[in-house]
Amino acid sequence: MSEPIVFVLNGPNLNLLGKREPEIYGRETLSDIEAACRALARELGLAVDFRQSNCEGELVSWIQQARETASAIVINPAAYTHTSIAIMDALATCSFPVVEVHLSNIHRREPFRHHSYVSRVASAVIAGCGAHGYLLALRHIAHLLQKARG
Ligand code: CA2
Repeated sequence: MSEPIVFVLNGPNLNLLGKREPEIYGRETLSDIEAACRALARELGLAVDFRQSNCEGELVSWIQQARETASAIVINPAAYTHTSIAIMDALATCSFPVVEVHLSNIHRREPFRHHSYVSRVASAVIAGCGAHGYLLALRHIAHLLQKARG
């Protein structure tokens, strides 16, 4: 049997990670995070499809694609977290685990970052753990999928 696929989706500007604002987002690049996710996924028996986009519509299309092929989504919607009803609506149609990840603790930051449209439809939310949050999300998904298999 093939491994369950987890889409790991990243929103706008996350391609700049490690290059600017390391005091907020850390020194790891998005490629470093992808490599760490792939290594852990292998251990957990998962396949990772790791993507980043600066476009809201592209993220919505990827979520729709995940509905067809994936068993779970990890998503850091970046600034769209706080603005995107379209991403929230797309995620709401997913009948599998959706884990929202933020590198920073959005609740310690500016008030406009405290509200997340995505949290309304996420199964779980991880914030403030830096890049490690992605790995925690994968572990949680592996746990849920194993439990569902019985
Ligand atoms: O903490 C997170 O992971 C965020 O999703 C990151 C978003 C921010 O808008 C959210 O409120 C919280 C920003 C991603 C932009 O990443 C950059 C990385 C390096 C330099 C500039 C931006």
